[in-house]
Amino acid sequence: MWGRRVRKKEPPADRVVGERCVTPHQWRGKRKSLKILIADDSLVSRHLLDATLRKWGYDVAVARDGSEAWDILQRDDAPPVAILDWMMPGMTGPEVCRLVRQQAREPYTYILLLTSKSLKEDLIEGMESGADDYIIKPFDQHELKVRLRAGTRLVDLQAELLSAREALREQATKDSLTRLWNRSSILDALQRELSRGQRERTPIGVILLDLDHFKLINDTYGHFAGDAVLREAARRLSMSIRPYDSLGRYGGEEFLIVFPGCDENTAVAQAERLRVDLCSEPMLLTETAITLTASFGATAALPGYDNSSEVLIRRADEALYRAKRLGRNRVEMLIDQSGAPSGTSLLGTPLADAPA
Ligand code: GH3
Ligand code: MG
Ligand code: MG
Repeated sequence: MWGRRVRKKEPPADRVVGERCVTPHQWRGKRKSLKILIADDSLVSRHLLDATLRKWGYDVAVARDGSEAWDILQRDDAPPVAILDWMMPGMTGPEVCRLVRQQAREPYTYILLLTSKSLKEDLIEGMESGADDYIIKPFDQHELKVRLRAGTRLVDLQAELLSAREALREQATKDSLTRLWNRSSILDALQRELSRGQRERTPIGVILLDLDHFKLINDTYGHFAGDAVLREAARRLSMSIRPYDSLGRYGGEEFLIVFPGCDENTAVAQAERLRVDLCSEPMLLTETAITLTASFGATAALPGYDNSSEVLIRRADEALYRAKRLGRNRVEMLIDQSGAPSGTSLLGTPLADAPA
């Protein structure tokens, strides 16, 4: 729907918020060749395993002792499957295993112990260290193949669970139209920042903004055009805030932004910048270009005042209401009146009131 002039680059899906989403490792979604770590101090055994696994189409990472294996397993791109020799210098296979399980990282690492020990007690000890399976040296190729297949099935299943969980989390916390935080998530973010501000005695800036005459856009260009305008407004806002600020869709065409570390004056300055960023370039619809404006209510939680989220939002809402009353496309600020400066009218540079 947007012309090329406005859409300079795609909005970064999760940059709009102060917190990053965790996604499963990329290979999970489109596995070409699964990576397996081999850790063995015997050169011959390493080469044999390496050649066998590559022949079966796996990608291979190699460690010559337990410490090296542990290093590799802690990397961001750690192989999801590890074949660890039992006896190795530095750390034994079961010791590495124990550390991996203690760390309990996601995604899961499937561990197969490779051992020449065949006593039942040894094997029980190995499994108790957190190994998923074991194979006795010298290994039988067919046996290794089927055991690895069982391992990769489990790894795949876990990856599916992780991405399903991620999708659910996304659904529960994000607004589906704009991809910003939804109402309850942005309120959570506000609550979190207020608690932190209280602990660290730092201010928190809060802005509530509402698009001006948005109903007119729907009535003139239709609901789909209205949706596109909302998405573009969200994109522009998200491009204008810092990574640690939080931005959410508070209601229909209302947005709430939380600015950690900002007092009322900084919040006003931020709001003024956002106001300009939002309306400085027209938004291009297929048939026309419209200039969108918004009204802003700013406030701040200052150390030593009643800074509940309800109070702050009510104050930001009052300031926003005043911005609307005074002509729209402007910033108004209100702070706690108990001993502090009372409601102050600020900035506000009325441009064209209604969208063109
Ligand atoms: P004001 O300047 O006083 O804020 O006027 P306004 O027209 O923006 O405010 P009003 O509350 O009268 O109308 C808001 C409109 O926003 C009405 C509603 O249909 C529309 N709206 C809310 N959510 C969505 C949405 O998700 N998509 C679209 N297209 N429109 C929406
Ligand atoms: Mg409005
Ligand atoms: Mg509204």
